[in-house]
Amino acid sequence: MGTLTKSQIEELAIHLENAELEAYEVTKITDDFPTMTYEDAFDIQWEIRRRKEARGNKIVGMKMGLTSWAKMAQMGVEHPCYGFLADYFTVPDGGEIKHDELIHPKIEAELAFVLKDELKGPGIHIGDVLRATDFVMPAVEVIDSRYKDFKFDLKSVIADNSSSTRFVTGGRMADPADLDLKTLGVVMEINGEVVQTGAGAAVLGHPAASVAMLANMLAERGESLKAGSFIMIGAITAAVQVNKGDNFTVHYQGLGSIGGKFV
Ligand code: OOG
Ligand code: MG
Repeated sequence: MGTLTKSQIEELAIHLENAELEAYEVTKITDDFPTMTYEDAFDIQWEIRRRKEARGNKIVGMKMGLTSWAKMAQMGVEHPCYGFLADYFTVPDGGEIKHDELIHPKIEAELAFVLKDELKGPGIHIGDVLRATDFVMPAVEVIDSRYKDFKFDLKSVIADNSSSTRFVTGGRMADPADLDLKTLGVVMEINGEVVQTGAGAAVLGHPAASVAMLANMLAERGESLKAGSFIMIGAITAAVQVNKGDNFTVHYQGLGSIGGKFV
């Protein structure tokens, strides 16, 4: 059940999308709408998505967020969330990310699953995900909460498309049957210095559990993950703030590395 009217949902979608497009901070929306519900929060996110599609942007994937204890502890939020990825979020491996287009970006070491079959919840489990996965590949997400000082609660962050803004993918693709996704190690470096390390199991015990949770959350709105979907599982380690001029590289055990530069 929602408590906001259709026009309040639209106004809040415009408010948060403008903050994203023009890179300025706003106060968290639950300060002004304390009685808003999770359904309202997702309605706002889906309205932002609808607005982008109406302007001709393509939705190229989905992401889960707050799926590791490192991230939940860092943000003080104890339940995962999801968001969508638009075409202009894509950055090529080794490419440049314009820091001025963002507010206070952070980077995250993730993995992406690409599906060969549809996943339609409820009731999707890890086994369904592994069977429906075409391949897994490295991904780095750049997040940029539109909220002041990167502080929010779960409803506010869901409405803000779960802080999504840019992502890089690359390295080597692999059949999940050939990987031990729980022990798969990641090493994040900024300017050549190791800043985070982790393993796949940090994400809900198994990276495929994140994709299963996404399918089940989408089912609450009658949506599914279609064959061909690209899904990022959420940060394996805590997110790390980046400044203009920073270079980053993330190494993935057996899957190569991906990197980029903030200019
Ligand atoms: C919310 C998005 C978190 C992840 O991978 O955990 C996220 C945030 O921390 O701003 O993308
Ligand atoms: Mg993320």
